[in-house]
Amino acid sequence: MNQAKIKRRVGKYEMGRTIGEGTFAKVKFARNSETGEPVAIKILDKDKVLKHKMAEQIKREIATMKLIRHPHVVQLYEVLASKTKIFIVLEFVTGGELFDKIVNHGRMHEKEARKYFQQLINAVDYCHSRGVYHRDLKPENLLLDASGNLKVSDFGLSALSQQVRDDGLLHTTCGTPNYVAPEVLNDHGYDGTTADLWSCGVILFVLLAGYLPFDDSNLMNLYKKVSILPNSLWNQSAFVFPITFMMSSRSLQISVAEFTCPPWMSFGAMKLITRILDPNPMTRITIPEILEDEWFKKDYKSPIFNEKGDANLDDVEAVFKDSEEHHVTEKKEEQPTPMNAFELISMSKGLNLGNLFDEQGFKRETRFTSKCSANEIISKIEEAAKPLGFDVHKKNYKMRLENVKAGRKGNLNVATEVFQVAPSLHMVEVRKAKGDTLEFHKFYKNLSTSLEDVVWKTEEDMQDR
Ligand code: 3AM
Repeated sequence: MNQAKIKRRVGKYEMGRTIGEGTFAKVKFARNSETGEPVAIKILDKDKVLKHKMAEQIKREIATMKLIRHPHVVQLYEVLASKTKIFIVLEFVTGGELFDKIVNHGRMHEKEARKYFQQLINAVDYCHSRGVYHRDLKPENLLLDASGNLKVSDFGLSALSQQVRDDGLLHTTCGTPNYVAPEVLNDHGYDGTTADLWSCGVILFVLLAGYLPFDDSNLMNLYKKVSILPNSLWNQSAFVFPITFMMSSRSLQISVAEFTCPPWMSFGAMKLITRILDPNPMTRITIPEILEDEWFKKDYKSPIFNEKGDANLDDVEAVFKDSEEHHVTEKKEEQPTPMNAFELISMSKGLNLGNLFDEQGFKRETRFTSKCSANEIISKIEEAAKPLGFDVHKKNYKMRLENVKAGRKGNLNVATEVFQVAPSLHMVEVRKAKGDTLEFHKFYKNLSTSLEDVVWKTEEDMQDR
């Protein structure tokens, strides 16, 4: 059982909790020990990146991202490498994800949705103009800063999951099908500019409608809804794509890209979305045309730039050359637990669900105290998690609970750990390791109900009930 805390350091960064796990990277919270500044660090497996055919492109895009200072793009501070890993140090964004707003409060008013869409288009346009494409724009990549402004993350990094084939075009087999352009799903190669724009159209639709334009639990049906014609047809300039508008019923059927706009959507918004969700990338609206669109232009505010000309790209060079002399040191420091028992108890009182909320929204971790033995706590958690559809993996005093069913952001994974505070007092940490924060919140509520007898309640808690 942990009585001392192991602190991990990567160069000047003190590593903290895991924020999330994506398909190709783990994201951890960290602090720059020289400046105290919080950062998010993406950790990649070096082998996978360097062996990848895309290494040159990734290097070029990371180098470009380092030079980009855009108010609506998550800033990339630096890139570090150890013997086995690559660390991408990013601006830490505190306001949570844009789509959590939809999940919590439903669709947005047109004015608010337009503001986010304008910020998104600005960010996308800016990166495209510098030759960097996103290729995987989706809700998880749309973060909010402390002032509620949009920050797009992962620009220039998604090439990690793609390949360029002999035709010089990008090919991908993964991605989030709901947001992916038909030409990407078709896998006949695609252009990053028009593919990103399609995803922006889906995002705008969701903000205004509160649901996805192409949503089918059956993947085959989803592919059909946005299915496209053979690639050869795109290249025939004489080919006119058959578009059928059925405005009277407010239902738009764009030949093979079928979606229905809700009755509350304004005509201007509907017209713009229809032009973006054109399944033919060659006739799809372009960013310069969007910037001229009447609906888009309303209340438009130009972003305020702060582009620094800091051209030091030595770190990117070193990582991709894999030169050992530049390897950052990874250190594990054992430290005594910085809190005493009373502090721990006061921060983890009973089953107070207020624990789950912080100033910015939902917390990804919570704690409670218990007077039961560690083994008893563990078996009670196991008993509670299994009927909720979780596989339970145990190792010493740690557990990993994996939801068998996929949720909004893949399978929810919950990590728990039991710490001994005093011989007869334990603290239990329950943390979301992977998946959707709101699903974690729901799970924790259910878990707490089953653990009522395990949790230690102070007299004050009993009086509150
Ligand atoms: O696992 P969830 O969806 O809660 O929001 C991102 C996602 O959280 C978060 O890390 C998880 C995996 O991508 N994330 C990514 N970049 C971030 C950043 N720069 C970030 N959170 C804060 N700042």
